[in-house]
Amino acid sequence: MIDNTQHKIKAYLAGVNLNDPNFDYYMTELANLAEANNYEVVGQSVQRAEAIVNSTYLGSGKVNLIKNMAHGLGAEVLVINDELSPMQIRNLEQMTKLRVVDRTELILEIFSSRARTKQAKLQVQLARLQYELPRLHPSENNLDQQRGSGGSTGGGFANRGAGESKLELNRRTIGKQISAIKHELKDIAGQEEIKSARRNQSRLPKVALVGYTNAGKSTTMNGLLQAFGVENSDKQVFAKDMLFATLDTSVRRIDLDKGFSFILSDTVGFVSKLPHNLVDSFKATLQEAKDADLLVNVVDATDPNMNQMIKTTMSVLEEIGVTGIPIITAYNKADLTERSYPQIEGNDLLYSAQDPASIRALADLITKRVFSNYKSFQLLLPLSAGKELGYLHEHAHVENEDYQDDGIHLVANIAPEDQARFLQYVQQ
Ligand SMILES: Nc1nc2c(ncn2[C@@H]2O[C@H](COP(=O)(O)OP(=O)(O)OP(=O)(O)O)[C@@H](O)[C@H]2O)c(=O)[nH]1
Ligand SMILES: [Mg+2]
Repeated sequence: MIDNTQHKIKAYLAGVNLNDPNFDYYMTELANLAEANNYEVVGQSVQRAEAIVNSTYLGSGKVNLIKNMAHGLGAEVLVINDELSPMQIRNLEQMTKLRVVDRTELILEIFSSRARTKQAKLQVQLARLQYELPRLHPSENNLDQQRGSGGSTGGGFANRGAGESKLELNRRTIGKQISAIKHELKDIAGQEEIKSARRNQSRLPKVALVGYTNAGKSTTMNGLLQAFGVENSDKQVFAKDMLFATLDTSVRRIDLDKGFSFILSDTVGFVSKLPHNLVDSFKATLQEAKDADLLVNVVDATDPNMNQMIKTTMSVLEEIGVTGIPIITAYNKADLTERSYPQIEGNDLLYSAQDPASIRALADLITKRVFSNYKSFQLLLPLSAGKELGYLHEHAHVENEDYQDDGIHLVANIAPEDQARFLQYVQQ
């Protein structure tokens, strides 16, 4: 491995603990996020307090202490555990002579560097601009110098109207960009909707992989694709040991052994306190989870903060309006634990996404949940009913098929909504 430690920007972390029982977890997560943004974390300070200081977030004594510590350790950036107001950022920057990055900015930066597809890029850009808009300030009113504006927000200053302040101009420029991006995203979402309508039409059950970032959702999808995918080789998704490896949604058809088929989706992972703008911008990407018949919450069973991560996932799902959908909790990376796997317990599974037997167990569990209301029928179709036969092969699970003189004898598991259609062919 290449050691690129010396190229990393050194960062110092700070947070105010308002008696939050989850505070330590948030700080650990912040350090992981900082590392994901290619910072080297050199130290951290925590302040216990009853309230946040309005102007500077931390108390002034603490700010001085942090300034000395951080400079002593060679830090250039101060990463703050919460979202700050524009005034707090300015004051802290002035006092510490460090660049201040709040939690929201940090997550936005990671998302920016990871975005690959056009939709993901636009969604991140939209979230950034919405974050920046209220943060524009007269004293730093050159758009070209706005932090993290992605380099594409400059221009257009030549035809500035007389008397219009730069601040107003910048606000107007960003406002225009926001509506242009929204427009473009709407077009993309429209195309996605058509695709998803087609999938809905096929009425195959939909299963969505969700969960905390880096839990192994994409690896799980690849495992299922390898075992049951229609054409597996070119359909693998990107999986990597880093936060937010996936920023868009991949949708694949899975054909299980016995002919049961479902649509599987893999999407962006979650983290605590996901910025609202980001969640809002990624609504289209998260739509697949909303439409699912079953969610598989992939959890990293080796992480000491596992329970917090499950809570985080549940609260993000609630925030994006994904409620009332049955859930399987799939505890992944069992190969790194001492426990034997795969192991099914009620709606839960302990497994390893890299282990074929585990993938089979997951497929069984999904089958049980998704197809539980399917019913088995013995049917006799006339030889002329080719269309009905085709429909059954597409939408039902045909266990047995026997061509005889009087017609086609079938045993088929049929979805509740299709049962009426085939009642006339049912044999006793
Ligand atoms: N040892 C082990 N590693 C695993 C297992 N499943 C996934 N990993 C590793 O965990 C890391 C993250 O896996 P991904 O599948 O990219 O995780 P994800 O949930 O899709 O992550 P994001 O897309 O970033 O939200 C990768 O390095 C995988 O190789 C497993 O069962 N065992
Ligand atoms: Mg992924």
